[in-house]
Amino acid sequence: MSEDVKKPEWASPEWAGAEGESTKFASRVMAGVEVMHDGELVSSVNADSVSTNTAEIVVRDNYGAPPKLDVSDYVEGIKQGNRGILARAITLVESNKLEHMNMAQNVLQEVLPLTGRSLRIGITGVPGAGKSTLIEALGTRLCDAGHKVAVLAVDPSSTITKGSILGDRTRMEQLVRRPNAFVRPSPSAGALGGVARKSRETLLLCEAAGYDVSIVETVGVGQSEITVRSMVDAFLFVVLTGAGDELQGMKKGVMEIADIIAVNKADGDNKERAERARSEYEMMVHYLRQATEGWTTPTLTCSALTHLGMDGLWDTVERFFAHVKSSGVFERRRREQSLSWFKSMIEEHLYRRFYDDDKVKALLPEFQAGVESDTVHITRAVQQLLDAYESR
Ligand SMILES: Nc1nc2c(ncn2[C@@H]2O[C@H](COP(=O)(O)OP(=O)(O)OP(=O)(O)O)[C@@H](O)[C@H]2O)c(=O)[nH]1
Ligand SMILES: [Mg+2]
Repeated sequence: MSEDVKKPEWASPEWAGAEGESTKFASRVMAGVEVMHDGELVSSVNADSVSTNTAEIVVRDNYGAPPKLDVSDYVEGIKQGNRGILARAITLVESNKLEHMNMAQNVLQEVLPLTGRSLRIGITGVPGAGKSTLIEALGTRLCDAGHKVAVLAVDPSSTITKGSILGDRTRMEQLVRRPNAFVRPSPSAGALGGVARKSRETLLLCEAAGYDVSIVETVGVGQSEITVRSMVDAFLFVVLTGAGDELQGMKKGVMEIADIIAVNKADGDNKERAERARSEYEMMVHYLRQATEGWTTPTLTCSALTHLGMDGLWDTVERFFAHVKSSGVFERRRREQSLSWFKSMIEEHLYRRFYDDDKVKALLPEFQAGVESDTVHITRAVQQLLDAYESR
């Protein structure tokens, strides 16, 4: 299979041809992937307008790969670093359709020996902090230095809005043009737990495809940074000036899981203020718990726009990795992450089985009404629902 893949994975009839809920899902996947997918800009395509027929034609004319791939096609394509196949494998991972999920698991199992080899870096910060711009600046430099860079987005908003707040702004126009970059927007369906699973598995697929730096962007709006922290080795917090304000509330929590704090937009008139903010953060760091054992979170200023401070930032990232690898924290953290992933997947599956159960579905509205009107005690309602579930 050649690398000159021109069209995204949603162009496959395997996706466009689905019915019912899965059609809806497929169109949401398309919408998410529309911005960009595997390094090629496809912004001119209106996802909703892609019909099954169009998709089939697109696949046959440009894709060069068979419209329907089997597990070994996926595995081979990924091993060869074929971005088109990788993108399609990720779509498989993102699908909620049982058939696709099973296939995705078979692909993952096959490529597992090739995973785990990238530096996994999470980036968080308030909306508009410049995360994407920074990833673009850093990513292009890393690509030019010979790295293969994968960028993923985890978007917690998708559960509520069914949309993506990272959305269009995940556009990284320079980076997606690099042949050794792969940029993937957020999966757009499911609970945060589901999004987390999909993101983790996407990360593994990228590693199997030879990406040695994986960057995960997430918006700092609560739970998502904890989720991302649990799948990466290093966590970067991008902040703006006005540190005092930002340190209110949840920011302290994020600071306690940040391995590096970068005050972005240190350019033009903002340079001095950024430096002041940096010293405030530096002071704060000393009062907080260390995010990583034996590592005092460094604070620095940078400008993702002018690329000022980008070399220093990457040096710091490398210094961090050297530290955690020599201290054993790297290995231990990965082991703990695998175990906690295992546990949370068990929980996710139990949760889904429970709510998908016909008996539970039949009884739930009645119990909900009872709880709302205070006519059934909650503990009793829960017990009876669980009994009904277990007596299937
Ligand atoms: N002056 C200046 N502007 C910047 C810098 N970095 C980003 N911006 C601008 O800030 C705006 C937001 O940048 P993004 O990179 O989209 O920010 P983000 O944190 O990814 O935003 P969300 O994904 O929406 O959370 C854009 O208009 C950027 O051009 C910087 O270093 N200096
Ligand atoms: Mg962004």
